[in-house]
Amino acid sequence: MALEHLSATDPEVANAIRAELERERTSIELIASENFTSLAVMEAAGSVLTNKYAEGLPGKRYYGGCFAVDVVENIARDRAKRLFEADFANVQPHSGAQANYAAISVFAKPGDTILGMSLSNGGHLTHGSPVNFSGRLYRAESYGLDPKTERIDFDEVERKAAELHPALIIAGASAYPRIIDFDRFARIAHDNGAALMVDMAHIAGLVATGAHPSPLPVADVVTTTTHKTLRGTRGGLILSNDERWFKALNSAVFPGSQGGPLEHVIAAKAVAFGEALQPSFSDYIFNVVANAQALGEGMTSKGLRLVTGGTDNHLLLVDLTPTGEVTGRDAEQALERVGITVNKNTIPNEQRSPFVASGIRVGSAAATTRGLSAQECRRVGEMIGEVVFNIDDESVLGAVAAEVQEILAGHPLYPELG
Ligand code: DSN
Repeated sequence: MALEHLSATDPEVANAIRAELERERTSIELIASENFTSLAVMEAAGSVLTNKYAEGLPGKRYYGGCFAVDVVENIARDRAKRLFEADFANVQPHSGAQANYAAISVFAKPGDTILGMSLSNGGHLTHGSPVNFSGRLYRAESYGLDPKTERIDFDEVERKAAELHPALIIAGASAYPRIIDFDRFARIAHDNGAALMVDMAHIAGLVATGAHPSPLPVADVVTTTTHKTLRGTRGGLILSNDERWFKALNSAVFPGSQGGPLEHVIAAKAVAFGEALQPSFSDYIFNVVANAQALGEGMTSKGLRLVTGGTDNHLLLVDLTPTGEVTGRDAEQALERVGITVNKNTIPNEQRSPFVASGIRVGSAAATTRGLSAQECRRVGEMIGEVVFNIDDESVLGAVAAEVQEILAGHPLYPELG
């Protein structure tokens, strides 16, 4: 990787960037929220647009010299709207958490009740966790999973919506492998006088291509990140089809919760949305789903249990209890040693702390970008099983590590970077 200017002026940072490229190249990336952007996205993110302040919106800025960033932000907004069939898009949130902060503030005042999926059942920190703004500013209540099916317990959502009168119901998850019934969430919310916010961060790429039903027709507001299955730069996005909220959503981002937008990141979002509008992106998402299923088949063939029994999307939640004592943390560490990157995750009815956990979360988005086939993903699933059932056997771990490098050698990452 050249980094000629950085290497000359700041070799410490340049070397750390090279180390990260090497890490990405030499491991199978299965963290469900990560992906590899195109070089075009990275060029936009690393551009001179980082120099520009542009508080406000295109055509209505608080600074001069905004003609170029206005072009960029308009392209990003128009493409986001086309991609998700939305009438409104705000592309300025710096992250998914910032998008959620702004969107929630439109529908709930501090002290109001909000109802989101509990973090330990697969929800997200910003959906009402007590250690996050969402649980500190609002009276946060949660719903979870049906213990038998391990799917969203809609009876509980319905009961809590009727009893608690939340101002806002939040649907969306960071560790849920099944289709989410947004129509049902909308009926429950609207029958009980609540608004519905859908955080589709994990599945945005699937929604964009029709591989998962879209929340846009039924939700009051939809938030997402742009870097998971959507494969763009890191960042946030707010969408809506209900014009009652457009003005308030814009104001909640700026001046409500952010200052100057990151126009270099907005340019990178525009590029990624453009890529996602290409027919080849639908092929990519088709393969993401097929590869997740293949990973699942490989793991179950070795005796692991998948929460809900499988997946409809890009991720799998793996219950490690069939291994006996192996925790999520043990598995994460052992898999990292052999070149497979996952994260430990709580499973339904978790008995351990989230720092230890009894499961792992496995996703196919990044490995699919890298070009792994379904057959290879099935084998990777088997290797995960081999590692976790033989966690202290150096010969098994060594053989898996060698096979991981063989698979990766067939799929070079960013060869253009040298
Ligand atoms: N940290 C992200 C994830 O891993 O799902 C969510 O913000």
